[in-house]
Amino acid sequence: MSKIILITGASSGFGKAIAEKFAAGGWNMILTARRKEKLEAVALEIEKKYGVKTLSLVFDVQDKKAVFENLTNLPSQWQAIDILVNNAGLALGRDSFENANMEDWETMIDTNVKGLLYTSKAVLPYLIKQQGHIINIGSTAGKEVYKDGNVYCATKHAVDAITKAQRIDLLQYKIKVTAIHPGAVETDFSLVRFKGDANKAAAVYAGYEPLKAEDIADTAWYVANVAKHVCINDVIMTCVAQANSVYLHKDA
Ligand code: NDP
Ligand code: 8X3
Repeated sequence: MSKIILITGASSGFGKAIAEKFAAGGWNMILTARRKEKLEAVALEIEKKYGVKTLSLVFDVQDKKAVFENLTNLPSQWQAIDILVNNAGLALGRDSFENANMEDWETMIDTNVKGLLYTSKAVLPYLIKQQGHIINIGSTAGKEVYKDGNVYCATKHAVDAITKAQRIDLLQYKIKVTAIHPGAVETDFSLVRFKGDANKAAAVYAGYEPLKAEDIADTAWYVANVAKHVCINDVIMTCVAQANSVYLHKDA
């Protein structure tokens, strides 16, 4: 029987690439995001290309009620979830603490931290039954704080801490918990961060070769496919031009 992976934030970027990677490996998948059209286009393409089954669920991970309504009463054929990928997330703005927008702070906290908590809690009963695996998408921003990264960095530090807490508390259920912490990856991430300013977004990735969403998908596939008795706890990955969230070498 095919395995089932649930991926949040599957309408673009890492989530879409992870969906494609696991579909190529024959996994069925529950895909979630807010943008219905984009999400359904990803699902349709995957079904056509790989012949796997998909279930698209459109909701905002910030909305606790919507998360629980969508995820706690899944159709019976979708309940045997083997892997949850907590990927939905965003940065908004890159401003010094005194200038930063507090609504942006709230959205990042509500999405990257509370959304991950709600989703994990809603899906956990299924994961316990399957002795499943949680893969949280953190960031190098969750390992070192960088200038003007304040609350985005704080949310990813929280993801790091929550990952450790989940691994400890869920030991008794034999649930694997892994965090993948990437550095700069060229996706829509910076376009979202800079609120549609394509020039500012492009400048983030100029002068070096950043990671691609497919690199993160390859890592997710790797950590999901090690031997049953092995849990990869933490992966920090950057492109060769980057050492950590502070040091990035750009060609002149
Ligand atoms: P994208 O902007 O391409 O993808 C973000 C995904 O998250 C989209 O599918 C979006 O879907 C979804 N999402 C955002 N907010 C919500 C919400 N409130 N409810 C439900 N879904 C939501 O960026 P990436 O693929 O790069 O980002 C994915 C994750 O990786 C994020 O957690 C990000 O912080 C992290 N990351 C990114 C790095 C990078 O350099 N790109 C590096 C390290 C970590 P929709 O808008 O349709 O809801
Ligand atoms: C995304 C990478 O460097 O913008 O988490 O924080 S960075």
